[in-house]
Amino acid sequence: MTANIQPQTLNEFIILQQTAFPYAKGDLTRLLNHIGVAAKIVNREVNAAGLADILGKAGKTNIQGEDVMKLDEFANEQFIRVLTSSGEVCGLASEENHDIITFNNNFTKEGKYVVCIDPLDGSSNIDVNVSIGTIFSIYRRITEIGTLPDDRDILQPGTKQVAAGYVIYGSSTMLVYTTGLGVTGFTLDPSIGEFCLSHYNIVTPEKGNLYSINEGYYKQFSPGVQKYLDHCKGKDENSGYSARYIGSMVADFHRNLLKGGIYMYPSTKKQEGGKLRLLYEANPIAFLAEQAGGLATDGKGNRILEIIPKAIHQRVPLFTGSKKMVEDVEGWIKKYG
Ligand code: P6P
Repeated sequence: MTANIQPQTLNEFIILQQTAFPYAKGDLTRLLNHIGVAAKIVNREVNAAGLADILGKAGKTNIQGEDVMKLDEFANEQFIRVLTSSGEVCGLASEENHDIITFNNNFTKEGKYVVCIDPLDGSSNIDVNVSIGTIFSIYRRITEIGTLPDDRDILQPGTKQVAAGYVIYGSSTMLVYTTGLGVTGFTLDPSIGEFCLSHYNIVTPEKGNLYSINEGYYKQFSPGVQKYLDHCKGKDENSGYSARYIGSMVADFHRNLLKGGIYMYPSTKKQEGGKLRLLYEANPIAFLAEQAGGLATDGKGNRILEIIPKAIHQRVPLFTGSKKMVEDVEGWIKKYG
């Protein structure tokens, strides 16, 4: 009798999924499990942040010139420590670090993968108890195993990702990821300290009524984006749309992924190239969106995943979510610029 295998935990699911890759030797499996461990460690601090002395600013600014919150620093340190001790990762690009992070020792130089990570996205929400998230993207290295990695390993188009995902630290803590075989969600069960399968094969609705954008920048948006927002507000009392914007992309994207909706961070007069970073925000989110049946573009029909990165912290305009909603806003941009 063959057991009807029902994976319950992240570890069980990843191992089962590995059978779909006949040549896989378990490296990616081990790496994904290490991400789960780091997520649990960060989750513990996020949940305790109100009690422990970990709230507030770390008195530093990151490469983006943004105030580094203590929890940002903690999350960055934990993911770097856990990933490099996995032996699978030879280098990382992090929002919190100017250059790629490498370690000149034989252990990490043998790593087959590089990871791009936003250790704690939505930091401005940390002190006000609003959901925040970690976003990660995994690539096979290009440089020779046993050597120090360099920018070539990191500056790969999103189509080369072998895995991507996010952790959302919200009313519950979830890890959502893809290896190109669909999108799966796991919810942390604190009583056993395991991420348990809760959302198998997430498929995002083709259309929804939720739109997420910072309308405070309305006057800085292009005419096409302004026209789309006017369309969403409708001509009469019932527009059929609802505005939902948390200020943490992971939380906005996750809600829209499940319910149907669109997240937009267009170019503005202040930030011509948009605000979101291509490598560790837009690309992983785009991989997930497409794997769930949605879209992710720059608003002009260019797939985010096909953009060739030129710099680690390169920014990109991002329109992502339900397929028909992304196509709709692109129609307004095509017509009005
Ligand atoms: P604004 C958080 O800093 C972030 O990168 C996304 O998570 C979020 O959607 C966006 O920036 C918020 O930016 O300009 O609306 O405050």
